Amino acid sequence: MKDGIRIRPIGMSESEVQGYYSGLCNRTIWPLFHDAIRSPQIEHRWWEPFVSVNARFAEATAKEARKQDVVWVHDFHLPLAPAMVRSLRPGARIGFFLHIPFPAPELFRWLPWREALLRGMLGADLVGMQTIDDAENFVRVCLRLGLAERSEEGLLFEGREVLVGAYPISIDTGAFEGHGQSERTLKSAARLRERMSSRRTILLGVDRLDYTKGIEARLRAFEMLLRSRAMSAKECVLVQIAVPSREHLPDYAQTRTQVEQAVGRINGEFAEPGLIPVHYFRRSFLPEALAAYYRAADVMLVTPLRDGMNLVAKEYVAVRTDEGGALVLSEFAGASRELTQAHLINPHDVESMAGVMLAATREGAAEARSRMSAMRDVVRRHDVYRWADEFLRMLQS
Ligand code: ADQ
Repeated sequence: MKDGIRIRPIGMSESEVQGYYSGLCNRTIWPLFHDAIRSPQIEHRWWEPFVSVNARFAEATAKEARKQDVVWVHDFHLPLAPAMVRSLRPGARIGFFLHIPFPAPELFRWLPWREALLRGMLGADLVGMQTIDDAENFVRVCLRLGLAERSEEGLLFEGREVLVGAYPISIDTGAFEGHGQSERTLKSAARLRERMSSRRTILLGVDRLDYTKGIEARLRAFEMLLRSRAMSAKECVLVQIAVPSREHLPDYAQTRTQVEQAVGRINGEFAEPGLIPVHYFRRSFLPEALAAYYRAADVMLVTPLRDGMNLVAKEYVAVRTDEGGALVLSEFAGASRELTQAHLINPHDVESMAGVMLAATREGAAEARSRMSAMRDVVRRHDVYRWADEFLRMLQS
């Protein structure tokens, strides 16, 4: 039991963890759905555990759910579950939400199991995506493969309407605003600034250590600015907080090595006595501690190569109740669709990204404040409660 919710764990064998989670989820679907920025691996032996784990979740759900209950299935680990739940509980209203991008049809079609995955998701009454582009990609590939026909609000599949729409996820804005205003946060933010040397501009990155997050490219952009002397260790510091993630997978181990080599290279070349240009923390922080960093940072760098939404961008904006700070945001993050007042960058173009980072540090206070104020309006209006309400209301309509 947690927060009044009964949690029922689903067991998995070691070989299922390998095939299902480390295999098809993290080495096939994850890279493919992030525009194949790492080569997706396609291994037929991973399919069977993927099906059985999805079935186990569906069976456990069907056992818990009464006839007319609402069932909400989440994310790329369980795309087969909606259809499986439907066959066991035909009376249930079933929703499916994908937290990561849905790729273009040309990419999705790489998958040998493309039809099975789509049929699984089409088992839902409502398929929710982070952005309109994702929703359109899903509709287009279903049409292209001849699985469904277009209907007014989505697709017609086996005589049933499947609603498809964009439901951009958000954060508990009130909670982050609370952290932003608390005495403790403000004190720790002031202490952080002091310890980094109070006159320096603080640039900040907060990410899972994942190749989709573009940490290495961000470091290269910063390096470029130091090399060209547009910035110096005296004037600025980049704080990179990275939470370890999926470290047993080769692409993740490689990403860690690349990031750490870049940090070492930059610090080796550009540090001055008492002034380290990159502070790198490879560990997890409590939300209150993150809030202090958000509050201390002059420029927040959210530069993923591809990201379903990116909650860090929204958290930063929510914490800045002082309307200070600037957000540099990748146009390949779902959040860029809503936070249009951010300094938008293309992380594949490192040179231009460096230019925008520099411009963000030099922007006038009035202009910066007006951007932040507009972005704060967006996250205040659209918090995670509204996201859940809208999805569930549509599902039950
Ligand atoms: P993630 O890829 O995990 O989520 P993101 O949306 O940025 O990415 O969420 C990361 C969360 O982890 C944030 O709440 C952040 O505060 C926290 N975090 C990051 N670094 C941390 C650290 N060092 N210590 C503690 N906490 C840390 C997936 C998709 C995203 C989508 C979300 C939600 O990949 O695109 O936005 O789901 O749908």
